[in-house]
Amino acid sequence: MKLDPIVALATSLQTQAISICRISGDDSIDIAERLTHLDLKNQDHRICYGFIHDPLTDEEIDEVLILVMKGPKSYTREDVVEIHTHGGVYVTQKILSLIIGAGARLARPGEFTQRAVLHGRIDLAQAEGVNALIEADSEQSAKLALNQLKGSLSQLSEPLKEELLTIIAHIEVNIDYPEYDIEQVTRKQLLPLCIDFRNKLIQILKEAQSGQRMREGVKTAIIGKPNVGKSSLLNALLNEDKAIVTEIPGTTRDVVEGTIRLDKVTLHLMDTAGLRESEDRIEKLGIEKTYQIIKDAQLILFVADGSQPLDQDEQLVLSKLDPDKTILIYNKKDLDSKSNRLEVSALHKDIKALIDQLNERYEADQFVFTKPVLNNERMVGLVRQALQSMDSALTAIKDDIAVDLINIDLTAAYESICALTDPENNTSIADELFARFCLGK
Ligand SMILES: Nc1nc2c(ncn2[C@@H]2O[C@H](COP(=O)(O)OP(=O)(O)O)[C@@H](O)[C@H]2O)c(=O)[nH]1
Ligand SMILES: [Mg+2]
Repeated sequence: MKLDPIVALATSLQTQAISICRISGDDSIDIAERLTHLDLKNQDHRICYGFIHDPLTDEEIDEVLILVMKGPKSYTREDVVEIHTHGGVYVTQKILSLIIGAGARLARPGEFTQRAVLHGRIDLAQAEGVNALIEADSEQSAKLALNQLKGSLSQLSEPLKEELLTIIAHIEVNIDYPEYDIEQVTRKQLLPLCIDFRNKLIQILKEAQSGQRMREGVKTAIIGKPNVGKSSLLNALLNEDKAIVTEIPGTTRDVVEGTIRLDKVTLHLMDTAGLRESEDRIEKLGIEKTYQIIKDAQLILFVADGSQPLDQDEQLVLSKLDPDKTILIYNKKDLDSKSNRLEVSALHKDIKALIDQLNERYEADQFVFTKPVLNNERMVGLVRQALQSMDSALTAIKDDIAVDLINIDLTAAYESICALTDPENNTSIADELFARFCLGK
């Protein structure tokens, strides 16, 4: 496949030490030769020294280093030339325009990576990994992206494809033996295989949630009665005085947010207005917002004043919360302490017990760094589609529907799984994906 040469800045356009113009395509070496008067055809994976000339005036523009990487041993698998120039904005722009004048076209965002996919160097999932790595803002998300970049998704999808093909093969094989009530036999064989496969998909979707937590952090609400020390706890966790703390109940009205990165997890904390009956209009709005946040939260830190027993309202709210999502914290342990409960003193920043429990809680999610998981909404969407197809296949099997029709569902599931790593059937998804890349990648 021969594609027109493209060029983009691999560095940003600002005054800096060096800028890199990157050209990819069959004519990229020609273009670089025309601008440098160097013989680059016989260079490969070597850095050459030279000057960029304006071909019209033959004027020298900049002293540069030129890196030639012949395809297929390059990022795009095409011939790639990188020109390392001095980093001035004028010089960089001038050289970029000379390269365009010499026959290259300005690349679209993500177009280099798109070519790497088109030429089969990486699959679509790996391309998404490239983008995720560029955008990663924490060690955890970077590690996950690298995992994806190294091709771990095909380790997940290939066995699934194999297994589905085996299931589908049962149908094809049995069609050759029409002497029995073969449809009935086939359905009987298919049932356990399909149930098993469906369970695998559910497990994969569950593991994707661990991946999402590791990548994006956990939305965490701090809730409880007024004055129990929610804002103090937020401040202690963030180690700064972000929220206003007073002895006056009902101080916090708007939601105060902050992010902490622990060893095993990143939490996006939201300190909320304390839950109580209130006549104050602003406080009331704050309390309504608290209920909204509780709904959206993936984790709830329910704070109580440890120097007092839980009152009826607290017990009522607690009983309505999902226990799997909730941690009950007794604050003010400096005033009163009992064993067998999670106690902190937000005032004295004595919160180690809570930090330990949080790290322990997310310890189990760490497996996502060692085995393939679905890394974004596109992939999760495809596996959900496959799950729906399997559900519909299972219903068909149980309702004694014709085997041909079951085959349609199984084939649809197979196509959804294929689309995880294969852009062919998903051109529009691929276009959308690459548009999200930054320029020059
Ligand atoms: N003794 C003691 N007082 C605390 C502790 N945490 C918070 N307080 C006090 O409790 C009051 C209410 O705290 P605040 O954080 O505003 O509670 P919120 O209404 O739940 O946000 C303030 O006077 C805090 O100083 C604690 O661990 N020990
Ligand atoms: Mg508060």
